[in-house]
Amino acid sequence: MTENSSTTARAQIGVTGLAVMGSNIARNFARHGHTVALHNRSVAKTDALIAEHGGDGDFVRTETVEEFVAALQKPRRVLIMVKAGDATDSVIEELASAMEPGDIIIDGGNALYTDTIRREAALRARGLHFVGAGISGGEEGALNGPSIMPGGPKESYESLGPLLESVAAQVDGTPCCTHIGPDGAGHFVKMVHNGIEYADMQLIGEAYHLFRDALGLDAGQIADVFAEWNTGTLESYLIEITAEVLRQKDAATGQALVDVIVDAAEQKGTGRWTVKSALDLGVPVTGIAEAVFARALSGSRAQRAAAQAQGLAAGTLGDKPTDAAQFTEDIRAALYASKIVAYAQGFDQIAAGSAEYNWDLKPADLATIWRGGCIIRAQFLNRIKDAYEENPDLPSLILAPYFRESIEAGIDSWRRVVATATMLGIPVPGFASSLSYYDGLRAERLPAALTQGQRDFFGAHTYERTDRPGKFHTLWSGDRSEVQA
Ligand code: NBP
Repeated sequence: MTENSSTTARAQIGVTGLAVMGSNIARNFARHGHTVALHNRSVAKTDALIAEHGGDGDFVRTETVEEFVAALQKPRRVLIMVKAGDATDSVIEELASAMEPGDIIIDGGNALYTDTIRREAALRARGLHFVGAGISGGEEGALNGPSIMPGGPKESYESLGPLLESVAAQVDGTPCCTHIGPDGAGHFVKMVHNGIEYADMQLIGEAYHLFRDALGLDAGQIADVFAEWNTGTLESYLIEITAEVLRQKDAATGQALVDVIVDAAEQKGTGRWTVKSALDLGVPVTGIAEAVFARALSGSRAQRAAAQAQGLAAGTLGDKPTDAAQFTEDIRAALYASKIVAYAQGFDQIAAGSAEYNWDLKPADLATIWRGGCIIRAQFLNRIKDAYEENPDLPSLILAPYFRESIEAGIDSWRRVVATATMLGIPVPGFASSLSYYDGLRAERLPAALTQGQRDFFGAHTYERTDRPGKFHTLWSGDRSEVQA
């Protein structure tokens, strides 16, 4: 049923921005029995949604922001699903001018969390609630149940929570939606989620590369391996769709589609934001950073063409593995171990962000709501949930018994994969940097002692000693005796 907005204020939620994500989430609300007010800058999208999917539920068609706001029950709840950035600011301004204290504006776009912090403070000063909500799951998730990460004031969650939870994905009867924390917490967590997604995809890509170039398998054979893996500990949405993508044939050429797609990956920015934020917080998210850089390298088409034209030397290459079954198992173990490292680093970043902004983030809650709906949904998230429920103060996910044992069981495989890839000249930045991170974590003595010596030499930056407390400086340009700083 669809009515024009001239009727009374009866919608429980309004959605403005009816492109792919907004229209699908509006339909999701309607399918769950909520009356949804619809608005889009250009009315054509509103009409198209009603024409194609008006039967999904109870929609209120509106053209102007004033009509839109007037169609909503109080406290009014409006979900913004427009292109993140300046558009979000202008839509917020229009809405805020038409809304009243106590009303709730939700930004479901991929906003930068620092923008969300700024917007929340500005709207709070005007008596409005602002909820930055990370929404993951792409268009399919938006329609059938996404993972939702709402931040903002706790009290707005009381009125908003049940509505959002009703449309979120459900796993074992638990909605993939919970209040994350104040102001920018939801968008911060969504950003790190996307960073982890980058890392996960990069690792899968490296596994595929090894199957193709070290074992000489074709796309269909590799699809079979991923499909098989999807029945074990690696079971996840990303592994599942990897098999599907690899199995897809190109209608025009009859080749595997993956073999006719240009090998230059694009990005929209959340991976880059994650790495920038990690640099500011001082958290080594090497898995995510390598994934972002690998996409950048793949996209450096002119440089790559120039390097290939010059035929850069590969050096002496090693032999390809002869035991395909063993090497397949090695790749599986390397992928799993590297994945654990990438998630451990992502959760470290979440802990650091939580401390920096006083968000009191609960890692077990995040693992819980990422089990369904979102792109990184996986059986693996249950293990993370269990690990943090057992010990909320885990120094690193790697040290939780299950993850530690999983890595230790596959450590030799992991090393073999990195060594073999190196000897075959196959780039594995994700596998290799994750292994280096792991080795760095367990190392008794890192070369940072030398770094400190150098820093003290050129900049009198001082150092600590292993044998007594305090800060020290060596008089490098004097008699080289040591003084207490
Ligand atoms: P887009 O990001 O492509 O944005 C298109 C929408 O923004 C249209 O409704 C458009 O209105 C509106 N818009 C623009 Br552009 N500028 C505007 C302005 N100045 N004032 C008002 N409206 C404006 O849509 P999307 O792909 O559906 O994504 C929506 C949000 O969800 C984004 O923030 C995105 O990052 C996030 N997100 C997307 C995905 C995904 O898988 N696509 C997943 C998770 C989150 P018009 O019709 O009048 O041009």
